Amino acid sequence: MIERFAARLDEAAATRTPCAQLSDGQTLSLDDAYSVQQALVERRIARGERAYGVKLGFTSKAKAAQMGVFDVIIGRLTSGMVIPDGDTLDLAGFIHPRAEPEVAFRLGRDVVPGEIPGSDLVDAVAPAVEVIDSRYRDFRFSLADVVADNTSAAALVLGPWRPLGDEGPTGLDNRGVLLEVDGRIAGSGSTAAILGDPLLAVPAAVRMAHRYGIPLPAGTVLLAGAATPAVALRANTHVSATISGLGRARFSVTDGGGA
Ligand code: OOG
Ligand code: MG
Repeated sequence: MIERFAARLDEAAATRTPCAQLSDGQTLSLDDAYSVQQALVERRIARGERAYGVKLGFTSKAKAAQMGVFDVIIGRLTSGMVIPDGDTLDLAGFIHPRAEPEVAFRLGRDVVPGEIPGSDLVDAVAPAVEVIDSRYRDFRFSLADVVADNTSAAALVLGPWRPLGDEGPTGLDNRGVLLEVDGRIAGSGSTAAILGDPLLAVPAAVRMAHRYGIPLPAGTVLLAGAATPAVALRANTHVSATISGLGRARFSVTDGGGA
């Protein structure tokens, strides 16, 4: 069952054809959903991608309310999802992609299985845009379905890294968050919306990664979860996410025909 579900989601992504939720007509436990997620990521690794990081979902009320899912979830990022800062995303590679502004952390050392991390674990922070693209019809899913679909992970753009601690005296817990499309505000909020302080995403991710057997080696990138609702991408636009004091991550959207 796990492999069959992973194949269905993989096929939906490859053919840009959304599929029915896995839980339609049967029950899908959360543990099985994480197994499907792992099988899906293993397919990407078998095609030559590398593990790149992890992401949390539904760490803000804004996101939970937008999607109707109210539990924090973890997903996996792979090298094939990375779009260089300032580069282009081609809509032809996606089903119905949406962008959301995020805070990214980088782990400065390996996490030992079972450890409760201290503040020494993170060495850098960056502004980021995550592109999510549910493989399900109408971008609708249950908790287990979105976990199986690797938490809708599709692409990410990272802005400049800066050493953690160098971002100024005020901490990260109340920074402005701005999502802009063609220089117009598409979403705005505060990093406070992310678990009260986005740094709390680090112990949350470590705990969930242990629970579901996801390794966290040095260099792992962690997306803390969006502070604002995601917005649908349109062709021939420029998208950026700015976190006050941290700078900006940006990309352009084309529809394959070129802008
Ligand atoms: C699931 C992914 C949620 C976030 O930042 O909360 C997420 C989805 O909304 O499709 O990435
Ligand atoms: Mg996200």
